[in-house]
Amino acid sequence: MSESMKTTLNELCQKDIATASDAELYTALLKLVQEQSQKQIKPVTGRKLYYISAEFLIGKLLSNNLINLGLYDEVRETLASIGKSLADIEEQEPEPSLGNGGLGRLAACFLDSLATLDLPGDGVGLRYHCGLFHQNFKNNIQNEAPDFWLTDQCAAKATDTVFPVSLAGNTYSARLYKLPVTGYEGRTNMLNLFDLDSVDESVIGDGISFDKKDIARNLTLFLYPDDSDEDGRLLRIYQQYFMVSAGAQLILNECAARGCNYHDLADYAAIQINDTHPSMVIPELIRLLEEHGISFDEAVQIVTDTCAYTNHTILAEALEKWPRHYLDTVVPQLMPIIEKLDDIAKTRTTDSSLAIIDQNQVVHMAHMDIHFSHSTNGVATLHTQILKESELAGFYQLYPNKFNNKTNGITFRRWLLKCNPALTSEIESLIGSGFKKDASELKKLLNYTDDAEVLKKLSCIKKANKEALASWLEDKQGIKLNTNAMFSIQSKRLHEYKRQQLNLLFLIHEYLEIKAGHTPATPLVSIFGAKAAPAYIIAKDIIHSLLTLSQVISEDPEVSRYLQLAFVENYNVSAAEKMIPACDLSEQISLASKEASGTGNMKFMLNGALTLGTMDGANVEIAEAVGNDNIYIFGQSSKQVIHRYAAGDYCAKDWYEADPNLRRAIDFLTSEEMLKYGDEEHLKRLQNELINKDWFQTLPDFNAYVVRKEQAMSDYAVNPEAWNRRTLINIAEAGFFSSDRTIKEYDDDIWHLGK
Ligand code: 26Q
Repeated sequence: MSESMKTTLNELCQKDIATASDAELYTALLKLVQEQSQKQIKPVTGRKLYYISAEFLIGKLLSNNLINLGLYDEVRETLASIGKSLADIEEQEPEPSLGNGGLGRLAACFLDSLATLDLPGDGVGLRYHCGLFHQNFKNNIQNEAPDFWLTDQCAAKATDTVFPVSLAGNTYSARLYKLPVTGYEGRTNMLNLFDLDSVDESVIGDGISFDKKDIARNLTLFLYPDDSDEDGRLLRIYQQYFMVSAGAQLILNECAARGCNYHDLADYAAIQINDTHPSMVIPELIRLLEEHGISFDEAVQIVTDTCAYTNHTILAEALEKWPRHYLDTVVPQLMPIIEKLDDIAKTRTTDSSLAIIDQNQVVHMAHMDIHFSHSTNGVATLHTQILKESELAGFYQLYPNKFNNKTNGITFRRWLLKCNPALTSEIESLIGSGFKKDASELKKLLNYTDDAEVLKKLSCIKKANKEALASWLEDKQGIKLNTNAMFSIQSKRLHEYKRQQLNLLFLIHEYLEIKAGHTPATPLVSIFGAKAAPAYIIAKDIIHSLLTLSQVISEDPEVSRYLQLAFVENYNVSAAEKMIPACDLSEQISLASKEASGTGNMKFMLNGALTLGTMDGANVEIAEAVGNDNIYIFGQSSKQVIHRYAAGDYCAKDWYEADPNLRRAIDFLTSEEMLKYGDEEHLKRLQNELINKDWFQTLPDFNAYVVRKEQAMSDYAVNPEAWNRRTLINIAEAGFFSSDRTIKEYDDDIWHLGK
């Protein structure tokens, strides 16, 4: 315990901390973090990055900031000495869930790495009053409630800076809020979030419903309102333009203050466009530069030199394209510019499929990004290759030098140091602490693959993490997990391409096998965490089927000795921090070619889980890193999948009819057992979808999945030491997947910050 820390905290609390409440201690720690992170703010010289993103899924900040400032151990010990737990105090902090999933969490990891690597780089986004909806289950169905995360103590502080933004001809004021981002032994950068003073949380009706037309009161009320109707889609455009117009004004102001004359903007700023959501920054900057007296042609060149674009998906439905009348309504000031950009694009190619505005008067945001930025990157080797060879092949032909790959990464500070302190200190005792800043040092762990004591230690840590997850889940949802079982976890957004339904069919299969007297090699606890978009019917049916099956199993003592299915309610960053360190088998089972990268796969690997996955996204690179003996790969290759789509002859029903096990599992969805706890409409709809459509080819991969997963279960049961060795190899090879490596590559190839 440190006396000086105690004195500091007493002063911040203005009382003896022994008598302070958790809430008072939380406030004191926030002040401590604020003061210390201010000290790490450094002046900017040369190029500065602006990472513009509609999502920053930052998660709770207190512990992370304490770790990055080097205060964590001292604070924890000081609190422990007076009988307080830092974990309890952290419960006071609402989680900022300002993102949907991978893309938003990636942005948060990137901010951490930028600050850690001492690179000048800020985030630019929106200050949503409610983050991603809060999920709760009732009658085995997902319900949505608003997530009010803003409190008086929110670390994002209002400033006096406001920028005018014109939306549908009316002028609004975008107020800047600043949230400090402190790196690990690095600098403090800022997350700049814009908001409108007039937004009014009282307009929220039932669940998460509200009047989407009332812009002044609801513009930044929610992260991505549901875009299943026209008003929702329009609101998305309002949000996007509000973000990029205020962001562009901030960038120009900051650069001017550092001596930029706008002609040399690219020497002062690098702008990364995180998917197409911020794409309107391109025409907006051109518009603003013209206002500063720069000619259109020069403005186009300046913006191209400044901006770079990252693609995160090849799913057609996620590629933003807007009917031009939407843009005519919301941003009439941009349409003449977008038209001129389209004219320029047409002088560069005769291929009409590369146009910004197509024959149907639809505006393709990604096309504008590729034509008018200097870099387009995918987020994993396979993903970039698919972009070049198929999705964006025409663009690749036109601009081969613009295309590059930046395989995603995760920050080890949150996804190892913070979430798995026991594993962190074990690693430190073996190889020292260098891996915290240079993740490639984890390879030194390979010296211990034959050290029985180390392997045993790893399995003890895993067991303790399972116990911790079990007790958390029991408190939260009253579910008791069997911690002697193998834990398999699939946690990520609910989407058909991610194929939670494949896992569901496996669990039904296993249930039926156990009923038939075939007990598995090891008891299995199968854990899910997933939110479905409120309007995504089939995704909600999959959740319903999983929850119903969970009840069928738990009500059957004959089966539940061997098999459990637990669905964690309201999966978010905080839940992930509990689940990932407790996992044995990481489920990464998307249809090959559909998951751009995945980042959960990296988090599980780093925490010593083995991957059960398809050759998709970054799984391919994980397989390369660990070797085939240390991962469970199954299923069709991306080439086979792309081929099947091209042939257009996939017929789910043929597979259903040809395989008795598969048929038995799908039929079970509407069995008496399921109907006892489930709703017929939901169960039937999913069953029908699987037999008659199955757009993401679940059925062809079913058999291979069952075989591979049963192999993993048997390996786990039969030779625990060999399993632990493979666990160690996974941890040792995870260094490549540090976001520090990713950010360094972005900086070397695209940004050149500080120069
Ligand atoms: C688009 C149009 C209309 C409404 C919503 C959207 C929309 C919203 C969110 C489109 C995409 C997203 C989010 C995408 C996303 O999270 N992609 C993930 O990005 C990760 C980081 O690169 C990858 O690891 C994942 O593979 C990818 O799915």
